[in-house]
Amino acid sequence: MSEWVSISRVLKAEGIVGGRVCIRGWIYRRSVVGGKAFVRVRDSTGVIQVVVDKNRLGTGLVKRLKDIGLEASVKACGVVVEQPRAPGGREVVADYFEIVGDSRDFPIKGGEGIDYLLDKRHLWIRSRRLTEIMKVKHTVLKAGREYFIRNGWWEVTPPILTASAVEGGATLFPVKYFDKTAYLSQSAQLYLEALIYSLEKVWSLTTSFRAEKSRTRRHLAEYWHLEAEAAWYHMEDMMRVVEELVSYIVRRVLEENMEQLEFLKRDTRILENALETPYPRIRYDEAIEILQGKGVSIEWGDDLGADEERVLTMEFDKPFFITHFPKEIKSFYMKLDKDDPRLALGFDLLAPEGYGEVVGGSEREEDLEKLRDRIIEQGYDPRDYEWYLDLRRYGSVPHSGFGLGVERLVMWITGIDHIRDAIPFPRFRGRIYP
Ligand code: NSS
Repeated sequence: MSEWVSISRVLKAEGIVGGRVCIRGWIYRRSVVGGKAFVRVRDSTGVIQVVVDKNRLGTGLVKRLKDIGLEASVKACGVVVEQPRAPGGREVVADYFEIVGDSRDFPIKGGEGIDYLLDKRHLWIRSRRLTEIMKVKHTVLKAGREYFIRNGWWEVTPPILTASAVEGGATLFPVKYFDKTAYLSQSAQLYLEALIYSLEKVWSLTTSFRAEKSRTRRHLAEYWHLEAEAAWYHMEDMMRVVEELVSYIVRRVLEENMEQLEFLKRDTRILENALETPYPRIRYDEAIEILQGKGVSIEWGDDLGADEERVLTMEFDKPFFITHFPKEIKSFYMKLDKDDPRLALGFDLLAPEGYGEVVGGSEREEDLEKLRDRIIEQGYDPRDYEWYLDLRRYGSVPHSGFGLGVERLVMWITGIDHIRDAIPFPRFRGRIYP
């Protein structure tokens, strides 16, 4: 038997037509006409038609292929021929065909409802659509890592089991931790802040957890969080890192995933706009004015929800920042604007086309007393944050950081309408299986 060849090679490689190959994969579709079975086999790289002729491989096999369920695993060898009627223009005429793992009545046939499909997610993830999205996500993760490595940032590994809130107590997940209660991390930020005193520029990729009470198109209970923190960086310095990172990731996806984007019917023009930095910046004040001008009922001081963000994104054809939020709607750790202490030096990056927030970041309060006051003001107990306050006691420095929601970015880049498809096994309220 020859060596295993990927299906994309069989479809694309020059000089392979007329030669004999062996492939392996899963049955994607099949039909039996006369004494021939036309079996479309997929592997991780593509789909190709394999022809099984009863005169060559026996009536028994062709009969079995007539009854077999989709997704059975198979091995096949044969000569590659040009075949304009086959998808991809080539097919394999089998001289060897083996059913490795049988499949009876594959439970996804098309047309099922969303809750049923989510119950069968372990099988549904084989679909072409979810596979293409996962390939884009792979590039997003790879490009994020590349960006940080190339620019001299240290990758670190913060804990997931934590003792206190970063982003508000309402979305904490408690877990039994020996004889205490711990919480699943909402953000690595406080730990990254501790690490900048030795490494200066750090980043991490971890899961973050949010016990979001309501089910929305853009909230998961467990998501992948790409976070960075740097000593000496002010807000504007960190915003430049964010726009460079996002444009780098988009560039890499456009270089590597055109096939996926085409399959997903993504209009890539708007992605191309995102290659060019700087991204537009507006202040919260201006955002409120724009919204009021469009008849949205919102007051200065209100938080911007998904609906408000959607309206704002219509004003831009590339990602853009909103900065300088009222301190009441932002977390305790944000530094206040010295020119207007009602405002926090926070920034959000919003993706266009209705997608909204993808990144949240800020300059951090570096002064011990001010930070303690903010912790109390927001209703937390400063004793829970003693270690964090220590960071302001021993060599405090100006510093800033951000967190990027990986699935939010994948959602926008792939143009999908629900965050659940940006992660293989989505977790949200009411869903923990499979
Ligand atoms: O709450 S954030 O806006 N900010 C933080 O957690 C900071 N402590 C990060 C930091 O500065 N190191 O969350 C950051 C991003 C946000 O912009 C979203 O893109 C994403 O994390 N995010 C989520 N994605 C999916 N599902 C949920 N529930 C979710 N919550 C936030």
